[in-house]
Amino acid sequence: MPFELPPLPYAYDALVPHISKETMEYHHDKHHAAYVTNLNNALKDHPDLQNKTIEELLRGIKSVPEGIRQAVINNGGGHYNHTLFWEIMAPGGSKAPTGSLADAINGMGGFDKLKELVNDAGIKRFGSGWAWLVIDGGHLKVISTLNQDCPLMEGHFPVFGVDVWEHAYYIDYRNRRPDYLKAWWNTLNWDVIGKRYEMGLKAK
Ligand code: MN3
Repeated sequence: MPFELPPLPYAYDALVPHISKETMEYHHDKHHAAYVTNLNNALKDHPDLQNKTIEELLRGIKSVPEGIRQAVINNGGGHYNHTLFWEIMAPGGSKAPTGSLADAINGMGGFDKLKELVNDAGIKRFGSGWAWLVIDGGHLKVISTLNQDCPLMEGHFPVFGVDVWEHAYYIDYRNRRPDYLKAWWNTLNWDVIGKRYEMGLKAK
């Protein structure tokens, strides 16, 4: 099995009261696990692709054979997106952007403006998908993607993202996606996000 489900990097109840233990258990152990299983199934007759990293697979999505491309988009994207999601929501760390990331966010109108743009992108995403802060050509930009489409496929580096599929919030917030988004900001670890930003600037 080339790809494996990474363990949740903290306790399932670590994000309470913003995200419940039950949501984390279902989201990580069922949803994320299914993306990994289905990605491995899609790649089972493609040993050349099994040796690639998940980033290489998604950045090079156009060279993945057409017969399995959509399965790799859905499940490879699902695997990468969720791995990133667990990482950026870690307990502890700074509660607001710091350093060069803070400067870049100030350049787009400040932290409150960023929240407004991300919340708006998440609320307006019809159906299932994600809202993201990405690096596009060295600059920060807020975008949203459909289903498990990953910004790496478009050559963008995802600094952080928020899952707005119903499975991410329905147990805790029912249909109130805006309430989930508002609470979700409390879970972010800006030390981790700041490091991702530095990495993304170098990754071009
Ligand atoms: Mn999800």
